[in-house]
Amino acid sequence: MNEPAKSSSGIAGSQARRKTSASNKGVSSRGISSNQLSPELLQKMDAWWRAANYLNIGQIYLMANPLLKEPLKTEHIKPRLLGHWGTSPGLNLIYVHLNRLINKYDLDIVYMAGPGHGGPAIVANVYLEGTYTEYFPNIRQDEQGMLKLFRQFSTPGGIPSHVSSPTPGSIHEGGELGYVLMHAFGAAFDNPELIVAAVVGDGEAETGPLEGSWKGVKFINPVRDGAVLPILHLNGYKIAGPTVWGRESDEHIRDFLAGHGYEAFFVEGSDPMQVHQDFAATLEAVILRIREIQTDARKHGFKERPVWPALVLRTPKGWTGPKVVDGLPVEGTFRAHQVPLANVRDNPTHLKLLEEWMRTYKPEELFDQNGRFRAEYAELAPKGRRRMGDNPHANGGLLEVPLDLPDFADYSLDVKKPGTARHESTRQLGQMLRDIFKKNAKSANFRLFCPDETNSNRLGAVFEVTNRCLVSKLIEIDDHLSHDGRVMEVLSEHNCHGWLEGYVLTGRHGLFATYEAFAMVVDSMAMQHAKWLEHCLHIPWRKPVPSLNYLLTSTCWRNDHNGFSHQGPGFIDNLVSKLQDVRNHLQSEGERIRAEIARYTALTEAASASVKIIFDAVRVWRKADHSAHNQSHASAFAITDPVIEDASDWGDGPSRSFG
Ligand SMILES: Cc1ncc(C[n+]2csc(CCOP(=O)(O)OP(=O)(O)O)c2C)c(N)n1
Ligand SMILES: [Mg+2]
Repeated sequence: MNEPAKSSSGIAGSQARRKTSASNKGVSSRGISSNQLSPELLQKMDAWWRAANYLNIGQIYLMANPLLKEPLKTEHIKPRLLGHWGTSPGLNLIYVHLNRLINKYDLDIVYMAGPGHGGPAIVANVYLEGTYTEYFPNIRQDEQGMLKLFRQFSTPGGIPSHVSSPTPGSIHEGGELGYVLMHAFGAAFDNPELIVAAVVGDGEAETGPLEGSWKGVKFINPVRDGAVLPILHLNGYKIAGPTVWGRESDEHIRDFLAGHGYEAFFVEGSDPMQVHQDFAATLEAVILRIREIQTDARKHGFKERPVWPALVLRTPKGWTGPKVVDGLPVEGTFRAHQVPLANVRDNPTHLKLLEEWMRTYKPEELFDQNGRFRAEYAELAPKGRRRMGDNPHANGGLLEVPLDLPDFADYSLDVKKPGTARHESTRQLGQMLRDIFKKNAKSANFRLFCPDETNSNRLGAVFEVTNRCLVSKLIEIDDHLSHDGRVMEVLSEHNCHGWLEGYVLTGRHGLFATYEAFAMVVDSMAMQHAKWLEHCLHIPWRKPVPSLNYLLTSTCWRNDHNGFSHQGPGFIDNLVSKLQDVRNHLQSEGERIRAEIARYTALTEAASASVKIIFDAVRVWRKADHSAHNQSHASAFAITDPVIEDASDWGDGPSRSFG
């Protein structure tokens, strides 16, 4: 039974303030404890959680007997056991508790699982809420459907082990750890009603990119943007050992988060019923706090950067799993990370332990004889598009408003004779970007992402119409800085790239401008994004999303000001070797630029013309074959041939004078 719906606009802040003040003062470092859930609701939410955990384990282990209607036998077990159990109970807990509040306050929430290796957890929940079957009708809500759900997991021709593009409701894969907060902030920009619940693994929190991404909150404007709710999933362990945060006190974690602009709320425990109660109360308090911050800023105008809430959830890794296997502790340790009982097919004791473990969830109570999730539990799911598996922001092409682009030819320069005029191509581009900002101001769906180089890249014309964004104190000497600027300058290529990924995956548009050498900092992110897009091509319900655009400046061959230290053409090398689309694009771009040069004989810096690479969601990722590679490689560099005749008089162009 759901609780009665409440309007999110009318949430009173007093309750949240009263409750959170306890945690503010450190009175209760364990956060808010209460009996928030009625016994009936508690029992139902726990049933959902048990069902999700059960389906998780089924995906890892079973290829027959999905409801355990008969005793478990070797032939029911998959020949190769793959998957990650350890993170899953926590991910499942968070999912069902978010569902409760979506229903109660009609919230628009996207769920991002930083530990994307918990793919089966998200799949399980999306299946329980009914979305999975709508997207994949052969995975029915019955015994056969459940079996297919189990068999397809991590199986050739099936679905990947991680959260992936076939997972409804996802735009964050989490295979390469570290990017969840960046993607979450990117999704939240210009999406005022959206809350992104971003689960951060405590191992993931050790990565450079994740550690460097808490600062995203300093770019969130509560008037125009949505909110990111970080949930640090402190299960204490990574693959093979403890996490750094796992061995730190609440106080240190609280201080760390406070330094980044968050107020930490802690929930800790291993007794499921108590954790349900505590988590329900605390999650509700933080959601109310978010709404309170937003309502206040939208009603009374922006005053100062709010202190946003962040949740810290300390529960055992592999919670509710086998406690001891072969004499070694498993639940609550790193041994629970993947497959806690690894030799089930060969070892009768393991088989027995698996059966006992699976039966602790009481599948017969959760699913009817036909394998359908019982209606009294299924009704906990939000309705329609409010289901996190069906949130349109996570299929951003559905929401895309096309960018209104001016004609690029309007920005060309009239040069009568080759080699007689000196211009900077990116200065022209800056004017075009300025006009893109103007033309799309109403849609508020375009941003420029740049690691502190908008001016040095000669794109400064954009500051005629917008500013750099920083949601902090502003002082008089600031240059084009405001709380609502659309130029996202953060000296972190990772954040720029990750924010833009989140932004385009939710259907908006942007450009990432960076020196070529430092684009390599995000080589791997570019690859991950490209793979995601490629996979989407095979999923009919995934709508194409806007391209992720790069402007590479200060290119290797023209980098005499900064010299050797700034020379690193590897980014293009990396993309060209893998993406047919990039090869095609560079080739045609090369041809186009050559044609332009012939026509206008103007772009004296055509070279550095800043190679613009477009990943388009509807293109194909292919492994490079060598001849194509070499050919496109040549064309990539062909466009950097200087066209100026007298190089001795080169000016202070964009490729020459970066700070
Ligand atoms: C960048 C990166 N490095 C290494 C890995 C390999 N890896 C996969 S899971 C994992 C441990 C993650 O631990 P944590 O974030 O705490 O997740 P959880 O405990 O919830 O499973 C590691 C190191 C990875 N996926 N990505
Ligand atoms: Mg962990």
